[in-house]
Amino acid sequence: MAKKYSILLLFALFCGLFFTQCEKKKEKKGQSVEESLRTPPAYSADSAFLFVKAQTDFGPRVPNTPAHKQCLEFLKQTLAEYCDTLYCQEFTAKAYDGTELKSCNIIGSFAPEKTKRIVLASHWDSRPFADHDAEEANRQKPIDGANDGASGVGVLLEVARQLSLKSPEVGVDIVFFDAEDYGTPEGVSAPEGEWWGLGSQYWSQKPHIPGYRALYGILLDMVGNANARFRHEGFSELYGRSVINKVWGTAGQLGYGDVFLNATSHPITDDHYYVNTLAGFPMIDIIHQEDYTGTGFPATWHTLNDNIEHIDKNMLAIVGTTLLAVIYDEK
Ligand code: AHN
Ligand code: ZN
Repeated sequence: MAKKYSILLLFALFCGLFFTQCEKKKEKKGQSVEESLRTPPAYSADSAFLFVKAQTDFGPRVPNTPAHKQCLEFLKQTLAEYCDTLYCQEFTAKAYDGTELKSCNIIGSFAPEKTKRIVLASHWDSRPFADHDAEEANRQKPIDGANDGASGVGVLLEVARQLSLKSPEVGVDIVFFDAEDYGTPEGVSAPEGEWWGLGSQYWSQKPHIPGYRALYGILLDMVGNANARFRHEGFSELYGRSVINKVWGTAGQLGYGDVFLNATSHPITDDHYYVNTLAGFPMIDIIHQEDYTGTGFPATWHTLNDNIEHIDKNMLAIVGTTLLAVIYDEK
């Protein structure tokens, strides 16, 4: 009797499973064309990591050096392969010490005919001095900037590759700013002036297309350390609260609520500050800020430890997956 009963039970379970599977299939089949067009493609962590490493392999990408020039060629070639129209914006920036920096902002446009556009950005240059290194002897040396520079660009190159394989409904522009990190070194006095974000200052006043505006922008800065945590940076909340809500909301839905924290953090004069104040459309900053280090930034910040060994491909994928979900959700 018990045996008969358990066979019946097994049969019932099997039927239940069978029918729920059928339901699932129907659901998938029942996805409308519109819905499937708006399903984001799968982001590759390995590909993003290789894009970061390809940059650091050139050595520090400090303006006026051969490594900077070689990396520029690599970024132009790679982005050109994926985007529809590539723009190279060459300019000479003046540094805090009067040095003339031969610089170049790189812009890759996807579906340039579309009027509804999102801009994604990061800086591609690396800092000429490790002025926060623990060793005094290292503080004049240039840094690899694996996290500070290359991580954001690497994440965006993989986004670019995905955009080339499947088009979202909105137009996208990817901007790699130059000369972000040549700001006045710690303990050095310099004339009054805005010495960080020289590339974004230039682009915000003289965009690649006159009068260019995006619906909104997202800047990435230091998104590659395993312990990265992103809070609502002050200027991002001030100028782009709804964009913050969209991005952090999406990250939460994807299960990344332990990385994208719903808390406010202090404002940073980063590239997005100039876009908000000079270009006049909202851009938020996804930036790793820390309170325990004393600098406001991760422990590797502006030290020789900011190298490829401290890049976590899973963190790159968390950020990249969030960006794709935001982009493909736009109508
Ligand atoms: C300031 O410390 C004023 N800005 C830092 C922006 C930055 C440098 N992000 C990365 N490196
Ligand atoms: Zn920096």
